[in-house]
Amino acid sequence: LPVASLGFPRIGRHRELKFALEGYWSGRIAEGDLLETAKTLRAENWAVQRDNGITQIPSNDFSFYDHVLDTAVMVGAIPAAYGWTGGEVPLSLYFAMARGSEGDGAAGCGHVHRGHGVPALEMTKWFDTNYHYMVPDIAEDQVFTLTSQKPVDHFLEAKALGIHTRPVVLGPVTFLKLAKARPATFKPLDLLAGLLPVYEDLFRRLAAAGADWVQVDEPILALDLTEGERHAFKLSYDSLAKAAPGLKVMLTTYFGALADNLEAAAALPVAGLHIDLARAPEQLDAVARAVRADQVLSLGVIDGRNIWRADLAAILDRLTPVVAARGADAVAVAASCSLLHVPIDLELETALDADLRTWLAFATQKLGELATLGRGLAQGKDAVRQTVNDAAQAIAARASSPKVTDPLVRGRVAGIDAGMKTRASAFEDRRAAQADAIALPLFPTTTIGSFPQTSDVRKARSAHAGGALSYKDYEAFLRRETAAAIRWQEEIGLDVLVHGEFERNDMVQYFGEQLSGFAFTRHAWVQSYGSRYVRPPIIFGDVSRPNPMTVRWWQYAQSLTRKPVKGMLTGPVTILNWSFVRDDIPRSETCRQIALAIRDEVSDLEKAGAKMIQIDEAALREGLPLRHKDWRHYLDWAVEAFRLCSSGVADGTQIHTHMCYSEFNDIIPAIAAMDADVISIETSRSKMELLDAFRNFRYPNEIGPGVYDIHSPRVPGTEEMTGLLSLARQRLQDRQLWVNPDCGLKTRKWEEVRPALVNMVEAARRLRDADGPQD
Ligand code: THG
Ligand code: ZN
Repeated sequence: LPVASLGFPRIGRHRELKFALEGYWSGRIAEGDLLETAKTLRAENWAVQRDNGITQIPSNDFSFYDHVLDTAVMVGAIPAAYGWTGGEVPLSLYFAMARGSEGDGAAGCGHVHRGHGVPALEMTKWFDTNYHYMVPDIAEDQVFTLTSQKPVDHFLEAKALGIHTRPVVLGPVTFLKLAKARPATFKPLDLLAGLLPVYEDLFRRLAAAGADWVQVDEPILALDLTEGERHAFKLSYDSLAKAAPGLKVMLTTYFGALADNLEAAAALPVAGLHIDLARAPEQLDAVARAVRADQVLSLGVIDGRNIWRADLAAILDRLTPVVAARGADAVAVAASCSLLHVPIDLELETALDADLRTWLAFATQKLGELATLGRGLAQGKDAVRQTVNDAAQAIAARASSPKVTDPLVRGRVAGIDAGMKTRASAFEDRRAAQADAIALPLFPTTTIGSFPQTSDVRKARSAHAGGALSYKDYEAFLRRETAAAIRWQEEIGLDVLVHGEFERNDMVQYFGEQLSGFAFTRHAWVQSYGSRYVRPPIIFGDVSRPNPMTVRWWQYAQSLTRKPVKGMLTGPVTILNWSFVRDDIPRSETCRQIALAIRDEVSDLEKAGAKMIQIDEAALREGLPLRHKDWRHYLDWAVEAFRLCSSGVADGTQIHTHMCYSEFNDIIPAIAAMDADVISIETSRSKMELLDAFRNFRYPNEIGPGVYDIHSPRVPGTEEMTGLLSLARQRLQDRQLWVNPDCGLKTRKWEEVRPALVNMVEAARRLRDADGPQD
């Protein structure tokens, strides 16, 4: 019975790929060294999968930066601006598409900086994961050609090591669906006929090299598709089947149910169909009925998106009848999706709580689970009894552990009532109370929260973490930084100040480390984009807040000034969406628990005297489900969580929120339902166009449309910002408008931030002086 992983993390157990890439980019290591590191990583990945019992070992799942970018380069979808004139694509060009031809940088919300040369391709989230891919840029007159044989090369590389692999290729329909047409006057999928010959060529070469199977990933089959898009699958797979009849295609879907795309998928001339049974277990029976007897049904039962140990006994019980009905030749067991999304090896986490450790499985452990399932299904449960029992025991221990369930938290959640989710008064009344509490000019100026995390700040933090800098000295350092930031904000005349967040590492980690129910790892890195990785917290138990988390730093900052200092918090939805979540209670339930913890913090900040409290929901939109029909439910509980954490305050306390994106049209009623007194959003790059959504909706509360694009090192001038503000004033009333950058400033340098904010304050002043209120 075939056993498949669908893909293994590329980054290396000790982040070898990151260090090799960054060494190469900075000129510290040669191209040959980078290539050598990559080759070693591939060999290690193949070996660990073989040694753990995977039979369908993937190749071409490796990528220097991103597999969508690899595909774009492979088919010659290289925008003219990069100056490619044909032939083999050099690594320098590949990285120019990934990072721009000058410099790279990380912004809090995951955008690539734009340098002065040719900008990088855009980047966006890979479906509903926290992985980001480079968006292929397709011209109307795009000619597709096979520029690289990477899938063939890697197949042969493994073959030379004695390992027969199943190459992974991003499918043509998904590739085009994820691409962006430039200009936007056509759809990339219109160019399918031009792309297919390239895939046909590739498939023939794979077959000639000795591949018998190819895994073709078409995750868009889990999305809402049009008839035209479904038809594109038929065109594609008919032509591929004809081009390379000997090469068997495992059509691979994941991240959701096939649902209304099942009929179209099952009718394709492919040798196998993979489905995600972690995300959509309910689809098994329908799919099993729909696939032909001669097709291999690949059952994605081990969750590739989460880190919990699997209930092997339950899975065996579920799959045994399927194997009995179809025969062992027509069934495979697999991870639900590529293991790219989970950390590599639990063995490295020697400092993790001993109980928690027994409840977890990272990529390497998941390989073992897959092999056990394969053996259990082929030879019967008895053959794997010990392993299955061990898993059952761990799962039972987890379910009954007092570390997981906190009756106090359960009681509080059960006691949530409508009153807790609604501010005492309507916005108009709160507005009056807030105007009494805080005197602000028209067009008040502020920032989003963080100031530059300079190398001094990072050095001090790591010196403190490593024991080289005492707690006392670290605190003193942070106080000096905070005090300097407050002094400077007063000097340049900002109206609402922030403390700068020098004490914080990451906007989720900082809170998670102070909340019960969260665990943090040392080595459990997951690729976010390119060479940038995250270590998502693991939420394993009921969440509560034993002690105030931010009050002390807020108090210190406020003690230094008479201007209002905002309290700064990360919202419950963002904390949830950037963590590994529990699989034993619904996400909405965990979100509610986090919301109660943040509500306590809001209340303590208010008691300490904070008049303004900002609760960032950077990732609220990111969490939208893949299928439109599921949006409503998600938005309902996400908005409810925000209201729950923010509604416990008096009318005079002003609640702010911040969102790191620019698409609001489709969720504006939900944004309005959050009922934040002030929302700051990203608008500078869209020239305020997205404010149309707020205007058309008659959004009643206050808005700070970003006038300074912090994703670029460029310092905007005063004129530019007054220009943007004039555009904003055409769409909103003056009394609604705040003046602020469009995101936090932690990834910028002080040399950029200082003049930009001076100009921003000046822009607000000019507006006030010139014409005063217009309504
Ligand atoms: N925090 C958390 N998750 C996130 C983001 C975040 N997910 C989405 C988005 N932001 C991803 N963006 C980034 C931006 C920068 C980096 C990673 C993801 C990054 N990582 C460092 C690296 O790889 O060198 C490591 C950072 C660390 O030491 O923790 O630069 O803001 N939770
Ligand atoms: Zn932001």
